[in-house]
Amino acid sequence: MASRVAVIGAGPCGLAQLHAFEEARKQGAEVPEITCFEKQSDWGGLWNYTWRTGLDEHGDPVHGSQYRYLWSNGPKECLEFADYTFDEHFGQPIPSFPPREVLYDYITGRAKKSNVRQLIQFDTVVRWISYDEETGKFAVTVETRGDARTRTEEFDKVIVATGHFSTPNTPSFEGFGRFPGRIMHSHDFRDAQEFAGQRLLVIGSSYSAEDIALQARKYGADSVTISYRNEPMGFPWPAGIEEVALLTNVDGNTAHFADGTMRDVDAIVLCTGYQHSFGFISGELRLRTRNVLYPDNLYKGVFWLDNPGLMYLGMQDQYYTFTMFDAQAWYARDYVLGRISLPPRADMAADIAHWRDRLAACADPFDEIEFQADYMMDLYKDVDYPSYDVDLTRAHFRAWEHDKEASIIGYRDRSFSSPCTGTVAPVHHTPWWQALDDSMATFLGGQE
Ligand code: FAD
Ligand code: NA7
Repeated sequence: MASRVAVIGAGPCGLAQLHAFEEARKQGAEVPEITCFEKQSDWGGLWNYTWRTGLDEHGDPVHGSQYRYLWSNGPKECLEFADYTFDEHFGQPIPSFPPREVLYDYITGRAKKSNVRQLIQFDTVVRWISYDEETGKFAVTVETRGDARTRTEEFDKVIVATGHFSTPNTPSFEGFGRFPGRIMHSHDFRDAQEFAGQRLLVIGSSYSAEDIALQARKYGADSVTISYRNEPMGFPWPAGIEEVALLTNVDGNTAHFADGTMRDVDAIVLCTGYQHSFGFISGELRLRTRNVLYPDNLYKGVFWLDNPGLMYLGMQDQYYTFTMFDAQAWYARDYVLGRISLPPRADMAADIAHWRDRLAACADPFDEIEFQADYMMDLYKDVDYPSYDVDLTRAHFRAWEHDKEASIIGYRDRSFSSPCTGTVAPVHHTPWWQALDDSMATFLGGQE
């Protein structure tokens, strides 16, 4: 068994990993020394909201990409921890689509209960990870940010949980250099009220584009034009939001699109996704991938094929989030504890190829939901994660897709039942489209 394990990042994935080890320890297992390095001063990852954009107080890129008034974009029942339910945390049933602060409270609630904070070194950024073939150990160089001191420690295993929605993918379009308004990436979007009264152009056709377009309009943008590259999202947009083809160029304030339409706009938000960015990992260990449901070279979606002592959590595109991270964390833990052994490299490569072939055959989001649920089940079957009704979450996600197609401003008003407790969520007191106050107090309390 490994004697020293590093976990990089204390977001939902890193916290899931620390919790998984703690659970094993409580049940009497001998657990190695676990050290978690977190570059920020607090835990929760993206859910730990920051007003900052650009560089942080130490000159490092700001990690946070979440914004004010962000509400869960999927039913909370599809991400409910099987060993720490919403009922347990809140002591009362709560609606299915909570705002950010509520989910932050939930994630960190489990971490507090299992007392994992003591394992985390905050304000400590990992600058470099390499592997020594001779010793069979990883060297992890960290910098403590208060005093800017660096040191290198040796570990038997390293688990990377640094997320992949923080380094923006930022294409440019002709005329941007002379555009008279603000151009920004969704990574830097913080408060939709900034665009009240403006004509906004949003580029992209995935979750960020969908949500930022709705946010901006909800908080008073005059109009929102969404420009897609491949396919429009095609939701029944409320008045004031429309989708057009890809931007070709801007000329002054005027945006020109591939379908020949043009619009005068005041500001542009690039919702063009993120890069998997691991500049702190030496080249031969570094995951290089687009945002897909099964990145290449990761056995079970976790183990670096060429050196499985290095593990990555949460690097997939995500329908499932917290429960998928738990499945991965339990699996990684059991490998570290020697409870699971990995097959020869060729078998691992064949298994990856099998999943990636299956992914290539997915035709639509419904197939993709089944794919990711099956992937999770494949992990759960080998570990002792408490069982819950995964099939119910598949059905919830299918209903959610249909709800979005029926009403993109109304899907968050629906209720789902818990796959862990059976509790049916109450309907929120204020329809999402009218709910302007996203505080936990208002969400859990009375009317707005
Ligand atoms: P992160 O949350 O990104 O955490 C990674 C942690 O690693 C951070 O704390 C970071 O500071 C730390 N770190 C990074 N680099 C280093 C380093 N070199 N050294 C030390 N520490 C480091 N999911 C949902 O389930 N529902 C939603 O509604 C939802 N909305 C989202 C909205 C937005 C705008 C975005 C960007 C994502 C959203 N997600 C949502 C998905 C989100 O990816 C997951 O919920 C979750 O935060 C991923 O957890 P993680 O631990 O993998 O990464
Ligand atoms: P995604 O889901 O990775 O989507 C990125 C989008 O950006 C996608 O629609 C891409 O278009 C589009 N894109 C990328 N490059 C370009 C260029 N050059 N031109 C036009 N459009 C482009 O990222 P999101 O930020 O939406 O979501 C990430 C997470 O945040 C997610 O988990 C949510 O929960 C919140 P394509 O579809 O390929 O045509």
